[in-house]
Amino acid sequence: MSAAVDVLAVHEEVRTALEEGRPVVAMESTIYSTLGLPVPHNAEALRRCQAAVREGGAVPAVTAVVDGRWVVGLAPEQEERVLHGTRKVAERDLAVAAAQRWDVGVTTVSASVALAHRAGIEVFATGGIGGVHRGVEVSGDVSADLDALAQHPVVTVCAGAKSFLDLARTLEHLETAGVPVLGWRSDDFPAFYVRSSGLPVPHRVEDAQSVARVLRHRSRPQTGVLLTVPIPAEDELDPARHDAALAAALRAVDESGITGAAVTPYVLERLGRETEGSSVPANLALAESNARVAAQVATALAG
Ligand code: PSU
Ligand code: MN
Repeated sequence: MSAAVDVLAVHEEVRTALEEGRPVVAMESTIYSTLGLPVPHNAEALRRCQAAVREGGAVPAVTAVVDGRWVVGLAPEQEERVLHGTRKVAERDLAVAAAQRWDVGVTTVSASVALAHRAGIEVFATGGIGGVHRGVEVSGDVSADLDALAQHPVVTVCAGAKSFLDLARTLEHLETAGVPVLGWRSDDFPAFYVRSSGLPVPHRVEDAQSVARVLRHRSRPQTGVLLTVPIPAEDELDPARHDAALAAALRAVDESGITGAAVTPYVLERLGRETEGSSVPANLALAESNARVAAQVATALAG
C-alpha cells in the first residue's frame, strides 16, 4: 500500500506566503463550528479572527478535515461546510478521518498544532486550550491538547483555559511536559472569560520578539510554547456571574453522565445557556485579541 502523500492540502495563498517567508497564523476549527459557538456567532468569530490576522500583516490558515484531506487554509466553500461541522477531530483522529475519508471534521487544538507543524507554520491562535479536567483522579480525562503542545514546535496563543478545568493541574502538566508558559503582559494565568485564574504564570513577556526568542532557544526540537493572553479588560465577564454559571454547568455535567470527547462541547453549550448568551461576546473578543497577538508573533518569527 502506498503512503498517503496527498492527504495534506495547504491553500495556495498559505503555501506561497510560507515559501516567501511571510508570516502565517494557523487557526483551529472546533471553536468556529457549532461545537464551539452557537450559530450565527461562530461565523462572525471566524470572520473577525481571520480579519485580525490579516490586519496584523499575516495570512490566516484555518485547519480542518474536508473530503478526507487535512486542509490548512480554507477556500470560501470549505468555510461554509466547516461552520456546520459536527465531527470533532483531535490529533489522533486525523489518521482515522483521512483513512475513512470523513466529509467534514473540525480540528481541536491538538490536531491544529499537528497540522501547523506539518505545513511549516510556527504560530497558532485559538480561544482556550483543553486541559486537565476536574475529577481527573476518577476519569483520567486529560486533553490531548497538552501532549500536542509538547510534541510540535509551534507557539500556541490562547486566553488560558476555561475554569471548568482544573487549571492548577493543567499548569503542573505543562511543566512536566516541558512546555514553556508565557504570560502576555501579565503575571497571571488567565481563565478565558476572566483575566486571572488566581494562579501565577511561570514567566511574563512584554512583546512578540521575546516570544519568538523563546521558541528559537528551546532545548527539545519538538516542543512548543504556550502564550497566554488575558481577555481585554473591557470584555471581561463579571466574576460573580461567571462563577455562578460555572457551578451550574459543572453540576449539569455531573448529572449528565457524559464522558470522553463529548464532555467539552457539552460544558461549552451549558455555559452559554447559563450566562444567557452574555459569554458569547466575551468569547469573540478574546479570540480576536489572540489572533491579533498571534499575527505579531508570526511577524517577529518571520523577521
Ligand atoms: N475550550 C473552549 N472552546 C473550545 C474548546 C475548548 O473554551 O472550542 C475546544 C478546542 O478545540 C479544544 C478542545 O482543543 O475543545 C478540547 O477538547 P477536549 O477537552 O475533548 O480535549
Ligand atoms: Mn478529554
